[in-house]
Amino acid sequence: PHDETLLKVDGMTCRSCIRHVNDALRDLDGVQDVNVWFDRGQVLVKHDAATAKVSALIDALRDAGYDSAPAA
Ligand code: 9UX
Repeated sequence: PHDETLLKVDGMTCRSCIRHVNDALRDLDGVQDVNVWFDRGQVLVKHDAATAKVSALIDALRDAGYDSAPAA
């Protein structure tokens, strides 16, 4: 399955964060694509939610130093 999850990411305060957030997510099993929207403080992840659960995305971002939550 191809799921899309939009996360609100706190603390992306400089443009290098774009790469850090990308790096944190893109190599996880089950993640197919990562798009960081810096100006909106959001990241759109295409993933197989059975393999890469939303909670695993959030955990990976926390490990990289960013708090995140599903965007409304
Ligand atoms: Mo810039 Mo982002 O120094 O964690 S890379 S704030």
